[in-house]
Amino acid sequence: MTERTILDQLSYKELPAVLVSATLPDDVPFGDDPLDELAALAESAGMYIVGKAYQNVEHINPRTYIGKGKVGEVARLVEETEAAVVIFDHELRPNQQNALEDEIKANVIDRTELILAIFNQNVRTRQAKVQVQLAQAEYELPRLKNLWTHLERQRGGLGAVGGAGERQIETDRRLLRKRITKLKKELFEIGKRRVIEVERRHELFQVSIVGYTNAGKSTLMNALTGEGVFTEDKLFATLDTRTCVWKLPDHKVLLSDTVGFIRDLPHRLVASFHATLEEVLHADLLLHVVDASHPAAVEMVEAVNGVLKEVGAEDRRTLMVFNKVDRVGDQPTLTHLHNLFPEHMDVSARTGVGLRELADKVQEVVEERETALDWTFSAGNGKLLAYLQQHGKILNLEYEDSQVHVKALIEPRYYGPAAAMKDG
Ligand SMILES: Nc1nc2c(ncn2[C@@H]2O[C@H](COP(=O)(O)OP(=O)(O)OP(=O)(O)O)[C@@H](O)[C@H]2O)c(=O)[nH]1
Ligand SMILES: [Mg+2]
Repeated sequence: MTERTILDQLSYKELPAVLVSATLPDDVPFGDDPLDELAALAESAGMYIVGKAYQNVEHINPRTYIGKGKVGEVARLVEETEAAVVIFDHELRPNQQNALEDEIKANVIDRTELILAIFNQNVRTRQAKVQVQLAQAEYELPRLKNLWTHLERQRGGLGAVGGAGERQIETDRRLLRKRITKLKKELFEIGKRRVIEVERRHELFQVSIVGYTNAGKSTLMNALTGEGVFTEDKLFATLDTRTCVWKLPDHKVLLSDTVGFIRDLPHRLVASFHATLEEVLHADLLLHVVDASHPAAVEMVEAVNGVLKEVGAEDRRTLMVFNKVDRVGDQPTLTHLHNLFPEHMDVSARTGVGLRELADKVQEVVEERETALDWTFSAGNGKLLAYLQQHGKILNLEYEDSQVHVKALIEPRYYGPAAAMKDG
């Protein structure tokens, strides 16, 4: 193993998969079928689903996660369907993964590994790539043995890791640790550059789109700005941040689209995306986009709020944007969302419904923050007048002798520099 990691070499494309869900007594239901989201994730990674298994459990079995009888049932299902992969809708510990693979005789992966595989397929920019590689390397470290077994199975080997394999794993472990250090350093460097970029852009009001994966964030960004950002009916189509100018009726603001969130996002994944989420931390306003046509929309909102809290952005001014209203029939979900979030906008990024109203509303928020000024200064101070015209909204302008009277609205960030020009 050199630059590429084992997960890079594993491809789940076109593999038949069996999905497994275990529900604990206190688990909050997420949609009608608890395996719907895992199925969408597996399909986003290019797999196809050949079977599903469910179990209600009182507690997690420390050795195999699900109960012994259920393990046998999954093993039979795998045999019947010739599934190559079994995906658990939970995070498995390496020892659980080992025990399950011994008994089921197929590759067993968990939700995190599946998400990492999708990230790996969809990554485009250098920063996102380094973030994904770091998350992967940290995931791989305690699981190298399993990953080697997977690789051998995929290549038609016997799946057993012998003595030579064990030595190889030791070497890999050392290389992986070195790699983690290197990636962290690179990420830190990219992060430093990014902070400078973000600060430089601070001239304009910043709006960031956040939301659950597949909510329609990129489609909305395109509809509002005419930008050609990539969109797809797959989870995690976007992994990096794109920013462009959004022209409101009387203002120009910056609009950013970024990586989507998902429930139970492992902490280290959130951590590795911190630099990407930097944008969110700097935003003046968040547009929280929700797929209002989804049966689990309310749970998705909660999951997103959980991640926002984790990255320290829970106090940002936020506007709820209920998207895909073209697909919402007469669903109680939308009414429920309206009751929960009285300040909201209903839109369809696809048909364009509500986009004009959204622009007006955002403009209102921009203007709410403006300070009114009523100044008299020398008509010779052309620089100040030009500054106010460029960064503010002139309400009234009168010349009298060699003086000028100006009434204007200006954002707080421009007030200081303008005042300095007036006095200086
Ligand atoms: N019916 C309908 N579909 C929509 C609407 N907005 C987006 N979609 C579809 O929803 C899917 C996901 O859209 P994206 O814009 O890629 O979603 P995203 O939130 O950027 O997703 P990720 O980047 O994967 O997190 C695509 O198939 C879109 O065409 C809408 O208003 N109505
Ligand atoms: Mg997107």
